[in-house]
Amino acid sequence: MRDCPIEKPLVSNGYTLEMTPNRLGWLQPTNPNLPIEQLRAIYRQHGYLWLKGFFEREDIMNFRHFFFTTISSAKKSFFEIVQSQEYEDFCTMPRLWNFYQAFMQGQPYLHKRKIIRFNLPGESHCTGGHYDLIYLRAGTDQLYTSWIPLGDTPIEMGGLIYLENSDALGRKMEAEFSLKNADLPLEERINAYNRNMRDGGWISTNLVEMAHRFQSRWLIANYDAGDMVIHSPYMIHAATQNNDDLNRIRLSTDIRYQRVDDTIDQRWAKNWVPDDNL
Ligand SMILES: O=C(O)CCC(=O)C(=O)O
Repeated sequence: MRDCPIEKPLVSNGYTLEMTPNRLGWLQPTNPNLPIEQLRAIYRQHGYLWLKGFFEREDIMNFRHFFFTTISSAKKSFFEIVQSQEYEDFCTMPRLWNFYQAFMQGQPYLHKRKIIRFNLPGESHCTGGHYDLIYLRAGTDQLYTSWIPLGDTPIEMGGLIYLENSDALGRKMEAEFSLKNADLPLEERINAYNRNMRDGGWISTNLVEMAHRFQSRWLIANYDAGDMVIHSPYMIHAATQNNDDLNRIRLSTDIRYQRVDDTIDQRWAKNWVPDDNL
């Protein structure tokens, strides 16, 4: 599946990605059963870990089913699902909790602001290029994002893509923003939308220009239900538009963990609600 040909152009916010080997590559999968020290080493080296088959496929498909049956029968609205016990249980399931406990060597803390996204085929907007610490500056940077596709997500459905080797770049950018932001009042300094940031906190929505500017490649993947990617808060990522011929909805969740005894960005200690400005 990894090196299969790409049949359709990949488009992100209206820009068609260049399909040349120095602008586009493949995300490297990792076996989740490797020893934990090896997983840490790969994560440090790449800024991400694509853990193939981390979950039982059935656990993911059950949650997908719960989401769609609940919403289509109007039992709960989208944001009621975001706040539901079922979703909380999914995000704290032993498979995840025990993994993070071992990986971080400490008691895990799950940020309460947990995000579910669904992207319909044909939508013209998708996630722009960014790194997560832009939105979480008031806490530790020993932070891990889990991006979990809730169903098979082949490339044409617009899964997450990563700018190769961009952890170092994100660190450099954040150091520059810290300098620029140093004189701002605290609340503005930690805000992703302050006067020194681009609108929406994106580095850019033009991924073609970004790949040129940073002389890098976007790494793409065919995700299966059961996979999980974890990425560092400095790793630059984005998405492509859902262009699925089978008309499937791209459903995913992104949730963030850290050690409970590291500084917690309290702005994220509340459920995600519309217009929370984070
Ligand atoms: O799923 C997406 O489109 C964006 C997810 C994201 O930005 C993240 O996982 O940090």
